[in-house]
Amino acid sequence: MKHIFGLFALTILIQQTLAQTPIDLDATRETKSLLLNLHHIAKEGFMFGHQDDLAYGVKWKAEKKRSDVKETVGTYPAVIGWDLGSRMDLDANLDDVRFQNMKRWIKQSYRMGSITTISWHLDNLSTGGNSWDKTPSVSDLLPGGSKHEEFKQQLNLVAAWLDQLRVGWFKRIPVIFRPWHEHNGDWFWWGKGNCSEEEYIELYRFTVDYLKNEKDIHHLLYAFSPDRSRWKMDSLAKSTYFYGYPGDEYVDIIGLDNYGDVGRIGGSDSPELQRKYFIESLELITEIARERGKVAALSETGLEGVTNEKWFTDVLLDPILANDIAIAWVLVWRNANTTHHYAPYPSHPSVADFIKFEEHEKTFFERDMNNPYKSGKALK
Ligand code: BMA
Repeated sequence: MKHIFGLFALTILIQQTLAQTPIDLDATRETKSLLLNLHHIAKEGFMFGHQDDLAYGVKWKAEKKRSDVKETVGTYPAVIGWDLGSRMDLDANLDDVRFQNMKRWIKQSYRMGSITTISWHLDNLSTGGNSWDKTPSVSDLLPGGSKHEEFKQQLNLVAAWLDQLRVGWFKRIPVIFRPWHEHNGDWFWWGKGNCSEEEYIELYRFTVDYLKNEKDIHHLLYAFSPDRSRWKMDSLAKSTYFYGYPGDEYVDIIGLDNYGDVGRIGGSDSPELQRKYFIESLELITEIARERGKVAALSETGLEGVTNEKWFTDVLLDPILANDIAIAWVLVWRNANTTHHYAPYPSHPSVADFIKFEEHEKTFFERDMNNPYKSGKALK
């Protein structure tokens, strides 16, 4: 009997170790190390991430070495998010970040030990509208569809651009790619109601297979990131997470976008209930990631305008620390202007609290990172 348990434990251990390798079996050494490090980081605390951090902030744009986060707490974020929408054949993305500059900033991030994650607000290729144009399009993009070649053209451009993310001649910079996010909501053309679940899964799988197998891109980890606002927080929440899940062989990161439980005004839930659901949603992705040997992450969150001065410690940090939650990072959205921003900037009322947040030993910023691309060396 004892032997059977021993064997059982050993099998689980082997399974877990195997599972900690990227879904891309040909992933570069640095990409493999990054995934192992993400597992490690999630046990130690979590990294702070910010969308478009190096590109612009409140009242500035494309100025060397600037960052609202750095100018507030003295260090850059450990994770920096970017977006490849609306189309890769343009010079700049949907928020006017030039792709050429983005490449430079990603190289800068790599050198300073920060991590890059990329989402993709691709236009609706069927209509020429943007991501929020709900006209059904996914079936057009899939093999046999009228826009399939055009879609492949966009993927070719994405692949070529990703391939240029190098240091030196050969070394590609690992990237956490997060395509087709918030698909369980109905606001994007790839969202629920605008395509079937099967079509969504096929879209996700096609994207991964094409980049990996046809374009030979091997420096990506793939993140899946449904939106919390469309879950029912009851016993069904877990199965709801898997709506559109392309399978363990297609996903490295069990992500979650959650803006609704972190103090948004106008929602129907009280602050207490939001806190409860926030905790439960993060416990849920922690559990799912553990069961599958994956890494969990709060792939998008934030309170627009940071209208609660204590948001970073009270709403974000405390619930994460006080519960059984293991996430590798949290990423807040972009700092566009004085009303649409999710990180503080100098003179903002939440600065003192953000400094406390940064100083906490469980939160990691660029200053806490050593080399996340080298196994066992992620943190200082
Ligand atoms: C939304 C807003 C938009 C932006 C889009 C993509 O949440 O910030 O202004 O264009 O994300 O970044």
